[in-house]
Amino acid sequence: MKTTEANIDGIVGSTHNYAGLSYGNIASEKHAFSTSNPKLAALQGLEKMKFLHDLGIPQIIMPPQPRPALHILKSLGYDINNAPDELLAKVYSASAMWVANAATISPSVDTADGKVHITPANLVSKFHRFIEVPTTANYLKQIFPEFVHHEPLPAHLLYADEGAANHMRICNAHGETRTEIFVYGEKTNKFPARQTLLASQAIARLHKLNPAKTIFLKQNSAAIDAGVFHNDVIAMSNQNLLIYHEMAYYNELEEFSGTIKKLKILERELPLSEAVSTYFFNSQLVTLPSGKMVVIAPKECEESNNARNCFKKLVEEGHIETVYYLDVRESMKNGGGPACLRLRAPLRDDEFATVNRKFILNSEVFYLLCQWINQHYRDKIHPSDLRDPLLMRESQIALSELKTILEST
Ligand code: SUG
Repeated sequence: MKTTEANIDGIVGSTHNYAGLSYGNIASEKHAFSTSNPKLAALQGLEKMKFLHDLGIPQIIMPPQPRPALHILKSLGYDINNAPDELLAKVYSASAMWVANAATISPSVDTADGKVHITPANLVSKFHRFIEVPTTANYLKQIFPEFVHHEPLPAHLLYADEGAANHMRICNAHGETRTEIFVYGEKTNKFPARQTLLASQAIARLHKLNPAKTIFLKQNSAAIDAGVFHNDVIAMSNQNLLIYHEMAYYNELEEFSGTIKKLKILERELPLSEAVSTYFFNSQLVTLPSGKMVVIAPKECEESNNARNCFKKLVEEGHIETVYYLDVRESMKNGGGPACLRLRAPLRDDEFATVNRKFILNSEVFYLLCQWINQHYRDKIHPSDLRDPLLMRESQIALSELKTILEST
């Protein structure tokens, strides 16, 4: 039976700010302590969802998380008034918006028991991301009540797992799998690696994937040091097409199965540093209902001659139909491009029918969410505003209003 790919997108939370929390993520470090615009960030994310929805790709909403995470402060003997600045930034972070790190999802066609398997990522590498995990797991259970939900892997760096951002699935046009690729790294002299081989192997085992069709690829440490903290910053894939940078991996991809159409972008076409600054590879490569493949790229790529030329070549050679450039700059400034904001769920029609309807985007929900953002979100937050007692209240009211909206649709 045919599988369709649904996208789960994270709604940007009302406390979106730039706190420089992600060492190894160049954009996050570069924009640390600048002023964010949560209203714009959330609208940009929602416009992207609507754009894909209008292209015919089903969109599922992952709500923001309660922030500040007061239970974390409490568990450490603090409250909102006496927590140190560094901790306050973490419990206020809206980082759960990057749902490519929420979980790894294996479609039923790939698993030995014919069920959809989901493992929430444990996100142990960064504390502000680690605190997302229980709520994410809970949201995923609500969105997908019928699927197999595993526990996150043990919360230790040995099993550091950052979910689908380090996972690619190569399949044919009917969604049948040829190869699952898990990408892992090892700590370099400069930056940490955020996905371990042990974690990827555990996910493959838990999800009952066919070992003969599962590949574990090691990230090139030169790429990690250039700011490639997740595989989706250096490679993109869809169906049997895999587009990657020549510096992405240690292994030569040529040794793998002939069914993968591998397109290597060379350093001289797009230098690694520009791949990172434009987030070329963090584009969404998607198949439309017509069967045509298109790319949703960040606006930053349109402004780079090299990135634009690489896309132009992909179109001219007939690999993709067209490229749409969208503005998600608020998220980009924290190192999250279009692909970071979505988690893919390839589902059969009968499986999609089991998704909790209240999380599915349609034009009416889109309109209500735009109104909700305009009413409840600030257009400026500086990290020093996290001390403002009103911000906590606003964020709590916004989330409770969102629940009412989603329940009523
Ligand atoms: O984990 N940034 C996120 C960006 C995640 C991008 N996801 C993918 N590539 N799939 C991270 O580094 C920055 C938060 C701050 O600095 O305020 C942050 O968490």
